[in-house]
Amino acid sequence: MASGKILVIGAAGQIGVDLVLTLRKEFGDTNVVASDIRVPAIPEIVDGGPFENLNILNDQDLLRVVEKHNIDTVYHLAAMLSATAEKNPDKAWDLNMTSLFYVLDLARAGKIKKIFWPSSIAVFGPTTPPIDTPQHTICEPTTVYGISKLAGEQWCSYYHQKFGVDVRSIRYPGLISYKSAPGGGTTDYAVEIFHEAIRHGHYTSFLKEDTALPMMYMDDAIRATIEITNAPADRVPIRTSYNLSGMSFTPAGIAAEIKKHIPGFTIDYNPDFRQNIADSWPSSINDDYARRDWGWQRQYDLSAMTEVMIREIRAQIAASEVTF
Ligand code: AKB
Repeated sequence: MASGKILVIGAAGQIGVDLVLTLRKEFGDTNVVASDIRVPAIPEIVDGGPFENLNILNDQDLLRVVEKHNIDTVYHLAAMLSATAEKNPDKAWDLNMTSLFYVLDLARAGKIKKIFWPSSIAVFGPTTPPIDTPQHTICEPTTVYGISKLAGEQWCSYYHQKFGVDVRSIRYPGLISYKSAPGGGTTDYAVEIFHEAIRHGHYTSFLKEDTALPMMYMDDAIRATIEITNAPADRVPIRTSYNLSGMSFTPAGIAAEIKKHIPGFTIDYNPDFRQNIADSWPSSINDDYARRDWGWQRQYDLSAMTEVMIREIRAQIAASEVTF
């Protein structure tokens, strides 16, 4: 790690919670500043190390936090995801792009040394080869979120080439975790299904049974995020964003896996507007470049991920039911 501290923007979000907890374990509690416009639901994020209430659309406030804590690495996770962005296109574009420019400009001005910024499989669209989607291929997204991520990737690469900004990025697939809920994404069903299966034995999917999407268990995503951010600069030649693959499954496929643990579980299907978004995305991703360049390797497949999710959500429910 470089000499200064780490700032996580969007620490109350699905990725932010897991990332802050892991970074604090690896680099020390006081070296990782969590920030968000919301108060995180997990008290540890606020109590376990420095926390700043930060509106990322206020660049002066961002500068204040960076200078106050001597930040040199920023993980900028704040964004509006695909489903919510379709309902609020102007706000999504503003949040996703303006905040990226603020962080890129901080690095350009020499105030920070390194940036991690997430892209997404949403950069792909209906004209992209949908199976084993290559790193370099047609990217014609049809969602506001996808357009913002594709533009963001190109700006990251531009700032790297023109101004030497050290920015690294991954195209996250749908992420599955139990510590913090996702919000506003098209892949959120793959988290909701576990909570509903355990609590009610039934789930109504907002995607059709045979819609296959690329997904990843959160521990793999966090490991990839920290690995790419800390890889030697010459091991990260791609400065747009790297394809990353974990697993691919359909709603019917994950339901069958859950049934192995909860035999009475049932699922039905009631597709909504998110079906169109899912239909525009690939069903599986080729991540040869990430493997070759910085040594990426996934650890969790569908069965390992399902086992952990069911065990941990059951443990959370049991803990919340303990009465004194
Ligand atoms: C979403 O569904 O919008 C996100 C993503 C794939 O980037 N999870």
